[in-house]
Amino acid sequence: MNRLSIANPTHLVPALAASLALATIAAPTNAQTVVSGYTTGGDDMNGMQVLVDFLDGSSESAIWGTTGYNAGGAFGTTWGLSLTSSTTFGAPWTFSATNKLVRSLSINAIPGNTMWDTDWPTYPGTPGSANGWTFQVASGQAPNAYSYSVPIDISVGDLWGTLSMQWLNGFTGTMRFYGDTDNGTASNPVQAAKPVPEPGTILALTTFGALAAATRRRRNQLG
Ligand SMILES: [Ca+2]
Ligand SMILES: [Ca+2]
Repeated sequence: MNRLSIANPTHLVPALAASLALATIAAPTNAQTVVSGYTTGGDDMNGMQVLVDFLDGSSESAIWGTTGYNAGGAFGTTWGLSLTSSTTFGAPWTFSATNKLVRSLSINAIPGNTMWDTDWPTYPGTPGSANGWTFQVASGQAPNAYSYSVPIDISVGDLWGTLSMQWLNGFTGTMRFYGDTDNGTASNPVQAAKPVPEPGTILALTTFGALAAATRRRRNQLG
């Protein structure tokens, strides 16, 4: 043992700093989504939030639940969304509406520990997600537009939380469409990517920094 280092406590400072740096590096990071499997069936998505907006300005939401073997759905007063299959890859979803014209359908998969997996140029896109299938109408009145939003934390670009579609003049009847989904695990469920600071915030901080520098320059000139 080096008696000098004990007698002189300043020798301990570098060691303390080193251990603090190590603690910072070793601190646990926030858990991320872990893909549990890519064969997500109709009964593997309980909890998804399905929102329908109508042309008359009203809206109604429902929660996806299991309805049978490999089957699930979400059902409102005048509409229903369902799927019966052991996998969403290549099996059509069915959306039906009567009486009230639907303006938009939005499916937030995250509360169901589920995520949308879209086409990606190279297999598999995000590791563990296998192939994706971007929204594609199989039959019925196609929406005027569709969009994916809310990127998943581990996504390389293929995984999304929400799929939405819009009909400018309203929708009734039955539409079937394709769209692949995958699941997270129980211990590492699906979560959205952390929000990044908005450009306005960055701009404000930059402006503040520039003002502070200008003030310092003025003071230096005065001094
Ligand atoms: Ca997939
Ligand atoms: Ca994929």
